Amino acid sequence: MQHVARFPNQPVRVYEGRADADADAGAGAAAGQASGEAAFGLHWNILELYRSVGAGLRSALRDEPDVVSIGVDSWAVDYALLRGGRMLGAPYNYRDERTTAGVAAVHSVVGPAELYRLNGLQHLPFNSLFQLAADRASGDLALADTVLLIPDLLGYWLTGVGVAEITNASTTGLLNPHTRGWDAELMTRLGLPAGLLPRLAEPGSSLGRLLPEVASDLGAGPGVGVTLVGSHDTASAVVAVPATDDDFAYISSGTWSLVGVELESPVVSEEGRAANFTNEGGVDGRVRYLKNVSGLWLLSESVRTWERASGTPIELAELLARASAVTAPVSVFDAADDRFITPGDMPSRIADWCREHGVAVPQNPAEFTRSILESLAVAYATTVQQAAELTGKTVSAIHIVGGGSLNELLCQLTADRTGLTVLAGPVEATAIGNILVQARAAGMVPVGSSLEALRAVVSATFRPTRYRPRGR
Ligand code: LRH
Repeated sequence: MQHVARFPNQPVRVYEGRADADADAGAGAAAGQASGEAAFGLHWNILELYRSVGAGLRSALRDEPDVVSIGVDSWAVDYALLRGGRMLGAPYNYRDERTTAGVAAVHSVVGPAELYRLNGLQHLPFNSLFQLAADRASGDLALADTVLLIPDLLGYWLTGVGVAEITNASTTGLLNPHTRGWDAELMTRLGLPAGLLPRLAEPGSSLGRLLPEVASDLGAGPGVGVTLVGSHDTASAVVAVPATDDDFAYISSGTWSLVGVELESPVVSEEGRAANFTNEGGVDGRVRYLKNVSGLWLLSESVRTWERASGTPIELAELLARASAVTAPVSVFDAADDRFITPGDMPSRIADWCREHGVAVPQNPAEFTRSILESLAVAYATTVQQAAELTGKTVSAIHIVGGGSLNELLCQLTADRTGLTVLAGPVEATAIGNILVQARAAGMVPVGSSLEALRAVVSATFRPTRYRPRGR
């Protein structure tokens, strides 16, 4: 696989003077300011993202004029509101704090236990249905006639065809995990208009040809089309796990760590809800039974905080080497605690967590880094064990794919803490899974090949790095 373009995708925080701040306007503008961060919105710069995607596609099509298909995937849950085909504003970033009100609004109508029975989805305050409830409360939703998730939005801009690709649709909380159809009744109860969400479509099907204007912008021939893939990045990553048998757990490790197993059908149990496991839709009708366990976001936010304080850039490799050399035991904290979701000063939040739980506070960046990685590894170990218990699946090895697969300390600590062999890589699993589903649709790997056959292609061409557990 050749990598053509990579570009940053940073959220933007803007002052929005929310309605709740305005309502207090009688008490002066200070009332709005008193609520501090509440008046700010965190958004994606989606047009810049689309521009960068276009630039990447132009280079790819110039270098490889035989390209016939494009597949789009991205992070989950976020969406744009549209009316008459036009986007109504920059999509919110899921870490925006408006979701707190959205959760309360949904739970006042459908309690958490019933909601889980309906959608089988782990509770994350930013699941799309909570965001939609917040948009309903603010009045934004009433302006819209369509909601498109981020990859579907990009696909729509490329082809003019708007659908809801099913793997990503499963992260909205509005999909029935058994029928893989929209839950119209749940939508009605939540006051979400029927028809707001477009028709569902499976990965592997064709979305459509590029619009002629787009094709000419990109320098693409008339035959180039968009093929639907596992448009949820994690779904594509799971396709590319180089497993040679069934007994594996996966960790798609990046900003988030998605830790779980693959199933043929959903497991929606009260025990699974209590442990906060999700049944997300996979490619070929599979189920991704997994849990979001935070991820390297904890480290990247910490690095940002230290860099801001010192004014000097931090060399990540050097920081990790110093963290490896820490010999004294460091505290392990709950990496899944909700306080770590929003952007900000992560070292202070970790220190607060340690103080509240009466354990030693890390003293310097190397110790914080070690504490973060140990905490992630412990969370991985607990989660893999829970996934096996809750599903009855045997797990004899763990595949770590994505950026975290390059973090040797994290991979080794995961092997140590789980007592299982860790097989690390490929780092670009998401892109590979995306491409393999397109290749199968185009007949470049036999049409009808199973997911196992696609994984065999990955394991034949990519050798994972093996980490064996060290005795403690
Ligand atoms: C990982 C991911 C994850 C979601 C989160 C919003 O990139 O898609 O699966 O929970 O982003």
